[in-house]
Amino acid sequence: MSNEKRCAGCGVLLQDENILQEGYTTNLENDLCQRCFRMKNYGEYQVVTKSNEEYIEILKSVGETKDLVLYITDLLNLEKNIEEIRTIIPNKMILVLNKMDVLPKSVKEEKLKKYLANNDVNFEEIIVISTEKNYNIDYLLKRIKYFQTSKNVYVVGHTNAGKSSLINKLIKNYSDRTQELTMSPLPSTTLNMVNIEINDHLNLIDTPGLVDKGSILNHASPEMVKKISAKKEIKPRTYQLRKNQSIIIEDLVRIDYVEGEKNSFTVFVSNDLKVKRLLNLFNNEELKDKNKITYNMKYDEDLAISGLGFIKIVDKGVIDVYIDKDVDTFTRRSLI
Ligand SMILES: Nc1nc2c(ncn2[C@@H]2O[C@H](COP(=O)(O)OP(=O)(O)OP(=O)(O)O)[C@@H](O)[C@H]2O)c(=O)[nH]1
Ligand SMILES: [Mg+2]
Repeated sequence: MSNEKRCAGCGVLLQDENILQEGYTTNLENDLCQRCFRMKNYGEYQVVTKSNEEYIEILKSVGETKDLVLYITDLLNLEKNIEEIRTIIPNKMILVLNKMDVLPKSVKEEKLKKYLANNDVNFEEIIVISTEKNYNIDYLLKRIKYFQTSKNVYVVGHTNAGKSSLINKLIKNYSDRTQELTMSPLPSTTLNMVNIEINDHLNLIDTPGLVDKGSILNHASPEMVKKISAKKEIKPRTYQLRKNQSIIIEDLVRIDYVEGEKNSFTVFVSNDLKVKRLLNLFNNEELKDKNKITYNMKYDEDLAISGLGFIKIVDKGVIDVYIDKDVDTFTRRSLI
């Protein structure tokens, strides 16, 4: 049977014909597709891979409106190019830095805002929030009201940034709705636009996230993805390394310190991940079959690993990074 009804959790078109295709439900009377139903009720995750081309078409259609856009990003996984979104969406935009709760409490909000304000990107405002801890959500709503150009406000960003979680928080705080969006630690949870009317003056539109092909989340097992997703305040792990010592994070990445003076490496990744130091890298071949990338670190830079987190390295030096060839890494001015 063909129909126009969409899943209330992820926006996919519902169908009752093919269990192997997305949008399947046993009964078109249901509000959720089977995938969302299982994620919500049993925490059973099912990975969907969609092409970014489809998502970009959806985002382009947002760019054709004059509506306010919230660009959500995960503080632990800031994109290399925050301004890239501007090429698709020229709208009035608020940059929302989510997941403040995972950064150590000592990190100051002002410093983060200033760090991002340095990029020459045009945001109406930069707002730091934690959806999880309900931090600054009232303030965000106030600013949405101030900047909105119509009833519609779009929520966009990369996959896993917390777009659906934020909308659910706004539903919980400010509306009587009971139906919530589907959230999960896996990429590509939301599959199409979903309209959520918060009140007579505000309609939030959830969108599927852009997929970072280079995110480690796309190349790790579902169990590992759960470990990688930081749920609590990160306890930074600092190691003083001399030349020819290394750091290994689970079986995911190895960082050899190959040239430089005694140096300080601070690892900002989920507390659930094991990190170890090798005192002599020549004694251990672990992970050396992975792809090697060499970086010449300058003073006070981070090595960012897409989807995983970052490593702050205080002094200049040369590092060899061994990691899956499909995972993106880059260096940047130190965030913290
Ligand atoms: N620690 C922490 N985790 C968060 C926060 N907001 C969201 N998350 C987690 O981030 C993961 C992704 O959340 P979603 O809301 O599904 O992200 P999304 O941006 O809608 O993702 P897609 O639909 O795939 O584009 C989930 O595991 C959430 O629990 C936050 O403020 N703090
Ligand atoms: Mg979502």
